[in-house]
Amino acid sequence: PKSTDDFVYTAYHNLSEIYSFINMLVAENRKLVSKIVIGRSYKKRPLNVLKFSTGANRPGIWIDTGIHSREWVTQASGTWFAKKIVKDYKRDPVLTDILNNYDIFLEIVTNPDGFAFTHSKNRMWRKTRKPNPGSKCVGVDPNRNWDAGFGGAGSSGNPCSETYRGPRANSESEVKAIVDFVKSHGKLKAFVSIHSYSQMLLYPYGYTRTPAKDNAELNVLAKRTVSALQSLYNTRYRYGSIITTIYQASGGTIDWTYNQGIKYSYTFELRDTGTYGFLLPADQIVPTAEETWLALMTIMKHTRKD
Ligand code: ING
Ligand code: ZN
Repeated sequence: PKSTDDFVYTAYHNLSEIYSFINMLVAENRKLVSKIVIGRSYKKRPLNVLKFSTGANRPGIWIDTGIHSREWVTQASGTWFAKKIVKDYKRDPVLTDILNNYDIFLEIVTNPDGFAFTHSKNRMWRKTRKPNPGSKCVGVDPNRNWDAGFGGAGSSGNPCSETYRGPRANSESEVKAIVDFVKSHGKLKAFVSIHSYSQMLLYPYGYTRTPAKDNAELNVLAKRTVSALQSLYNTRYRYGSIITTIYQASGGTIDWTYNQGIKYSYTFELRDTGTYGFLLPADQIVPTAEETWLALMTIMKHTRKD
C-alpha cells in the first residue's frame, strides 16, 4: 500500500508491514501524529510509539497492543485504532474534545521480537526472545516482569514456562522502555494494555486479593465500558479485578501502572472465548476493533471528565 487508506485492515500483517504503516500514518498526518522510539527490543528492533497530540504539556492516555506476540488480533486492532483516530479527529466531537485536552500514546507492536518469531517460526510464541543463561529455553513473559508483586504466586521461576517472570523486574528491555516512559512522562491518566483472548475487561489487582483503593469506581466504569462494547455486535464480556476474574498473576503491567498512580489502568482480553483463540479469523479483525473502540472511548471520556 502507498497510503494508510489502502492498507488492508481486514488482514493480518507482519512486522515490516506494520512498521511501514506507522511511518505512512505519520507522514500523512504531520500535525497530529508523531513517532517516538522509546527503546529497542532485545534484537535491537525499535519500540515505536505513536503520539497523537494537538498541543504541548497535555496529560496522556496510553494504549498498548501485542505485548504477547501471538495475540494477533490486538496488533491488528491497534493498527485500526490508529487510523480511526486520524479519521475522527475534527469529525467526531467527543474524540476531538479528548484530543484537544489529552495526548494519546499507542504502542502497536509492544513485543516485536516475539511478533517476528510468530511469523517466521512459531505462531504460538508469547514471550520475549531473550535467551536465558543456563537454559535452552528462550524468553520471558513480559506480563510477569513488572515491579508489582514481582516473583509472587501467579508467575514462574522456570525459564521454560510460558509465565517465566525473568531474573528480575524490568529485565526485559521491552518492559523497561515503557517503565522509563511512564516515569518520565509523569502525567498519564489512563493506561490500557490489550491482550487476547477470552472477552474480559480487567483491572487491578492480579498479585493480591486486597482490592485496589479505587475498586468501586473501576468496577462501575468497567460495567459501563463492557456495555458500550456489547452494544455494537452483542459481544459479551466479563469484568472484574484480575485475581477475582481470571487467576492470580504477579508482575503484571497494570498492577505496576496503577501503583504508579495511574488510576484508570485496565487490561482487555479481546475476542473470542476459545473457538479460535489466538487464531481468530481475519474477518473478525475489524468487528473486534470497532467494538473495542467503543470501549476505549468510554474509558477515555471518563478520564477526560475526572
Ligand atoms: N492473559 C493475561 C496473562 O498474562 C492477565 C491475563 C492480564 C494477567 C493482566 C495479568 C494481568 O496471563 C493473556 N491472555 O495473556
Ligand atoms: Zn496476553
